[in-house]
Amino acid sequence: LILALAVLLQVGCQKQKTTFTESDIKIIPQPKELTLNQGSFIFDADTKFVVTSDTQLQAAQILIDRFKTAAGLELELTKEQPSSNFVILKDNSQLGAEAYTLVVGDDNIVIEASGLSGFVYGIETLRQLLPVAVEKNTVSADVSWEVPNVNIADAPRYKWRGLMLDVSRHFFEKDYVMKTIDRLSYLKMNTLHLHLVDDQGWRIEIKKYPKLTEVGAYRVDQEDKHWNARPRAKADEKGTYGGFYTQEDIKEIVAYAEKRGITVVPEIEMPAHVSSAVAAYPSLSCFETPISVPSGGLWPITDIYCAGKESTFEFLENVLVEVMDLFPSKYIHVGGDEATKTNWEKCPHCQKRIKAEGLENVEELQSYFIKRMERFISSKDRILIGWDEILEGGLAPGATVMSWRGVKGGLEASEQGHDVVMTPGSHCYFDHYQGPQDSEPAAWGGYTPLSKVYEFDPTVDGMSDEQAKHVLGGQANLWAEYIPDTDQSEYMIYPRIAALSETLWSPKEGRSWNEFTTRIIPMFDRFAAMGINYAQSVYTIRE
Ligand code: TNX
Repeated sequence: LILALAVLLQVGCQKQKTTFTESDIKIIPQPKELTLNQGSFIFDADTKFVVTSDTQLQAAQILIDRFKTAAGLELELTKEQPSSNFVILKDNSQLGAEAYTLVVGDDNIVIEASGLSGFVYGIETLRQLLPVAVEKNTVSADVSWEVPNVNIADAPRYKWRGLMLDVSRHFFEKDYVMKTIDRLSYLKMNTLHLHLVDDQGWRIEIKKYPKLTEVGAYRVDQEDKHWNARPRAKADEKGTYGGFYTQEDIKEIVAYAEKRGITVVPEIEMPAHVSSAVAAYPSLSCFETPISVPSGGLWPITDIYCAGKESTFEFLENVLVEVMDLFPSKYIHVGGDEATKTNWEKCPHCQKRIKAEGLENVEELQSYFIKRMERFISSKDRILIGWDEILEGGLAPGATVMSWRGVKGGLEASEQGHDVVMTPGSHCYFDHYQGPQDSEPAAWGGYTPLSKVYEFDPTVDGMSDEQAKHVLGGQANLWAEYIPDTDQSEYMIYPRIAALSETLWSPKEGRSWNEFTTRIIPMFDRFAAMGINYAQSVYTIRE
């Protein structure tokens, strides 16, 4: 009996190795170059992470935390390279900012990069090579933490790979924003755009103007004929709905994102979509009529910022100073979309400004408005980015354009030599349905199934090489009129964000929708293990 036990123990301790085949490797986004070699590496309690800088440590920590939570293993960090059974992170200044190499061998793993993003992506790829159980928040005891031997050399196709969260129409707590940051970085996305201001709520504390959040962050939740099919948000006992991020919250979010290679781009809307600000400070509008924060989609909204009064610009500059102090992002988004300018037509201050500046009409007045903000933002060494309406009446000199009404704005701006981020509604609007309307939760409208997202290409056919150079990348936008909570937000983001990540990261050649489906279906198990309420509708795959 003792002998039998001893034999059993021995077999139990021996590392049984799997023979992997190409079809076992299911990484999203698909790496640029990947070769499968014979053999594998098995993590155990003695595996060490070798790091020699804080940057390397930050990246390694992501996987160390996973091993602790999902495997119950407390893997050690060390500066000295052991003889075997280690993962080593090494600086390689030859590699581009977000590039990395990952070499898995029988007794060690080497990740090389030139900075944090590359190390994070190397670690995230390694994580995707591990069994699904690595994603769980409970310990799995009987798993062999084995990864196939591979050689990977990887780098992104585009440098802007974004997701926009609209936190105005519905508010999403800091914790959810941080979870989203983790998941974006998992898929090698690098930009989180926060739509912090809209008619239905002002969501960032501004010390100089406390009413923006005291008044502008809350609304009385009411039925609304424009949004009447929408799921209703949870209001409190008094029927009030709202919330905002304090400056401390924002600092936490930004620091958390920075550690994962994510830039948080703030959007402070202007001159329209600002009822929340006007409700707080009526003097910001042309006629200073008191209004309340609307709970629905009243349209058109005519109470926009007055472009005639100097005090409007003083206010916006003061707001932006606080915003720029909080967000290190090179890009500052100023919205600029859908301004109904009927007040400007009638407002004496605006008419005076039109005359004084020698402008033709209210379109040119909007252009004046944005150009003025652009001068301010670039004087602070930042870059203004705005929705494609900022082209109307003439684009500000240093502005970058986010093209949402198709790719037209992006074509026009790149033709004029400006940088662009492509976010056409047709492929990038995650508030659209992803399956037949009768089997999906109510959405804004539009139809953007997974396969459609996968067809997205920010570089448009027919663009000149010169224009193509101005395409920074692409982004998904999740407008939240119909997104009352985090469950619905996750449902709309996943799995479509995985398709988007691949279109923005992986080389176009060699990619195919059919092959992608063989990787996205297993990815569903990872999403489930992470506790994500992803859309399981078969239609997202079939079409
Ligand atoms: C248009 S896209 C808007 C948003 C809405 C969205 C709904 C853009 C710049 N403006 O205010 O939420 O449509 O899809």
